[in-house]
Amino acid sequence: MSDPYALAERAAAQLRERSGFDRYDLAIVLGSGWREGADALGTPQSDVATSELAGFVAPTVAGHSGRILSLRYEGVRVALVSGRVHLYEGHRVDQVVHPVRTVVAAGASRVVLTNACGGIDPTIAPGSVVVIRDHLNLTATSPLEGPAPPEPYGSRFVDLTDLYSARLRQVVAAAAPELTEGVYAGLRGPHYETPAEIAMVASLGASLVGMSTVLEAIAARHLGAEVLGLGLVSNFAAGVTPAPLNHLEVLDAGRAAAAALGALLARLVPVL
Ligand code: 8IG
Repeated sequence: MSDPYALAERAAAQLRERSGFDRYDLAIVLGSGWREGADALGTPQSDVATSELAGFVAPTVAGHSGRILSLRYEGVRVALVSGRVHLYEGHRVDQVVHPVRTVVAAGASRVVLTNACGGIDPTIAPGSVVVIRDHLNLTATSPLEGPAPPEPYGSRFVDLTDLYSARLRQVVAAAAPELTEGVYAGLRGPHYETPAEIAMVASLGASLVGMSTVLEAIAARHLGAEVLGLGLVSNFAAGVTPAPLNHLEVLDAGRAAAAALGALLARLVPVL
C-alpha cells in the first residue's frame, strides 16, 4: 500500500481493535526521558506493540521500544506513543510520521510532541522544559512531499503560521507558568552540531536544537490536529559551554528529569 493516509487508517483500525479504545482525545509522542515520566499517568489499560500495526518500522535506538499505550486520565482518552523513529535511523519521512498519522486517524485531535534536545540559550539549564513556539525545519524534507494527498485530505500547501497551537500554548502558560517558550531547530543528525552550526541556528532565532518533532508537527497539522511541542533541554548545544557533548550524559539527564516530566504531563493532560 503506497498511500500513506490509507496505511495510517489501516493501522488506526488495528489499534482500535487491539487497544479496545474506539477513539482518543489526545496523543503524546514520548521522546527520550519522557517515557519514564509518563508512568505518572497511571497504568495503561492497553499496551500494543507497534510491530502488530501496519506500516510501523521498529526503532533502532536502544531503550526505545515501539508501543502505543492507551489510558484514560481524568476522563481524557490518551494514546502514548513510545519508540519514535527518526530520519537518522535511515527511515523515510513517511515512516517517521506514520505513528502521528495513525493516532490522529484514531481520533486524537490534539497531539503533544515531546523530545529531548540541546539548549542554545545559556540561561536555560539542562533539565528545563521549554514550550516550542515555532520551528525551523532544517531537515530538507517534508512529510507532504510527493503526490497530492487523496480526497478528503487537505492540500499539501498547508499554512504553518500557527503550527504550534496558540490555544494550547496559552493553556500551558496558565497551567505551568514557569515554562518558557523557544524556537526549535530540527536537523537530521545523528551527529551533534559543530559550534559554528549552533551559532548559525542561534542567529536564525533558534533556542533549541534536535533531531525529531518538526516532521511530525507538519504531518499532524496537515491532518487538522492541534500541536503542542515540549522540549526537555538535556544538554547545552555545542559551543554554548566548553564541555563536549556526551550521549550517555544526555540519557542521564532524561532519567534525572523523569519524575518532573511525569508531574508536568499529569498537570497538563486534564486541561489540554
Ligand atoms: I538530547 O545538542 C539532544 N538532542 N541536534 N543537538 C541535536 N539533537 C540533540 C541535542 C543536540 N541534544
